[in-house]
Amino acid sequence: MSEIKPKKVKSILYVRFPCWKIYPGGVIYVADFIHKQHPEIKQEILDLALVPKAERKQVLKSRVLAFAPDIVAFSWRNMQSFGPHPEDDALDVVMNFDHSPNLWQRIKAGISAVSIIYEYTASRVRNFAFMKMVRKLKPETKIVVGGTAVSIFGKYVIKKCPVNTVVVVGEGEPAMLSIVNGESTTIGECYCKDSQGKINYTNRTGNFNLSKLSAVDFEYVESIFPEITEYTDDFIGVHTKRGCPYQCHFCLYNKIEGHDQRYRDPIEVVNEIESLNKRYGVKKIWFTDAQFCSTRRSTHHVEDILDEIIRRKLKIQWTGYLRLNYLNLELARKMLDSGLASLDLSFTGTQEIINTLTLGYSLDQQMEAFQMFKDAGYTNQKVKLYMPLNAPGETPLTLQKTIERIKDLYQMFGRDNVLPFIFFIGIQPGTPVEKLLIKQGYLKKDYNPLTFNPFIIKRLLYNPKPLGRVIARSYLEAVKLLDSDSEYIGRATMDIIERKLRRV
Ligand code: B12
Ligand code: SF4
Repeated sequence: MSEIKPKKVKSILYVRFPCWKIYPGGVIYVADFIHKQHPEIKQEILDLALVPKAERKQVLKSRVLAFAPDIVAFSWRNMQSFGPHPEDDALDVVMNFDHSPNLWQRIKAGISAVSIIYEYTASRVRNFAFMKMVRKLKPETKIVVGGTAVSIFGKYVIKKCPVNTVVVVGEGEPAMLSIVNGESTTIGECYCKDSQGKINYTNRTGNFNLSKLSAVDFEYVESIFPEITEYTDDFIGVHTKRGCPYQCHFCLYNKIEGHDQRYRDPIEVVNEIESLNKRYGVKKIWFTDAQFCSTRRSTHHVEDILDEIIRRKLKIQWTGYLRLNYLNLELARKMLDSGLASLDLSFTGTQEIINTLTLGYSLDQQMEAFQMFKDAGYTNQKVKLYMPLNAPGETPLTLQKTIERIKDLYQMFGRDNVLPFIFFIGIQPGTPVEKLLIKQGYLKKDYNPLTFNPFIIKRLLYNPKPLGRVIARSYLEAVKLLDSDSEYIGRATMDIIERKLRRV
């Protein structure tokens, strides 16, 4: 961080890059934390997701000129967002383009693909243009970029950033504090481009002590970001811990957040929820941890949070990514009593695939855990299954077994409550599955994970033939059959796959 001059920082403008409308929790945590350390610094948040596309450039320009911040801190959430699922149009396009038996459908899909790829390309180009505009308007201002997109692609992003920019990989609080304090090193991982364009990399030397992350002061946040109320009708993200010690083959959450699990104080977590609830009437909470409930230790932490929600009689609904390894009947009961809205979890119905993907749990135990919810007083919460369909190692037999287990879940919870998501593995840089597929020759060793080449982009959504075609054609058939809202596309698709596999 040689370029950071110890000039006193008096003002920071946070700019959230446009993305699908979703509560900007990350940048709010960073701004709140900096305020608590340096209340004298003036801060503002500009959320470009809330500004109409045609006005974004002008709005950013006016804010930068009016506020003249010492730091412009960009938050970038999604960059490579190819993980289409049944609630996303892109899934139809990919399936039709590659696998439709009807030539016209394939041509139509090709035309739609052009506009999706165009939007994908243009949104990235626009973000770099926003940074360059700020650099031009204010040559002396420091630019900082953080957020999950750059946590994954930091080393590619920094190359395209203007001079005098710091790209922060992973959690933002400690890195931002070092930048504000003008320190020459940070405990966070950063790429810094100096005024000559030379890039320096500083490794992560430690993790932020999360017990220092007290409940967000929403009165302050609202004063610098009055638009927060645009989000309060929907799910609001609350972080309870960071880090994941597992290494599922396709996942890089443990790279974004680190392997060590670190926890916030449960009381502070619930204070945050309570103030969201009291101040804005927020009723829906998404625990945005890599995994809300995962290790044995984290289970105790979860229990403390749920106990506190129940004790304060908060009328909220919550969800988050769950593993059910250490679930017991009492915890299942507490989850339901505290307002569990839905069960969101990875699901594959054979131990072989669980092992191949190193998911680190037993299928039998997972099925027993489902039963515990049933026994603990489950009513009508949705069970959302994120299925890594057709992952390496999948065969017709493993797929059939998965369908059998899904049918067990229909029996347990009622068919209407179980939502199998037609989901495929997205190949992400640095993951074991990426290494495997490079070794197998599926991807070239020097492929660019941020390529705009549609054919490589498609390969990054892993759904190879021959099973890929069976799944895709089943999905397309299901789309055609569904003429009412009474059936869910994922369930209909799984039924058709079953029928087709029986014939093989
Ligand atoms: C929870 C989650 C969801 C939930 C969100 C629920 C909710 N209401 O909030 C749901 C399921 C809805 C979801 C959906 C999607 N998600 Co998601 N999601 C996550 C997850 C697990 C956590 C994100 C989060 O909120 N973290 C908590 C907050 C506090 O942290 P944060 O935002 O990262 O901010 C921290 C740092 O990034 C940094 N930071 C942030 N901004 C700034 C700014 C500055 C200046 C600095 C210094 C630091 C900084 O500091 C913050 C605090 O430490 C991440 C993976 C992960 N482990 O991070 C994926 C992730 C963000 N999702 C991703 C994607 C792709 C999607 C979808 C597009 C999937 C799809 N195909 O539909 C959608 C898009 C949703 C949208 N509207 O944009 C990708 C994005 C990156 C990429 N690949 O491009 C991720 C990284 C997963 C992945 N591996 O691919 N997601
Ligand atoms: S999929 Fe979940 S449990 Fe597995 S490494 Fe990722 S965050 Fe951890």
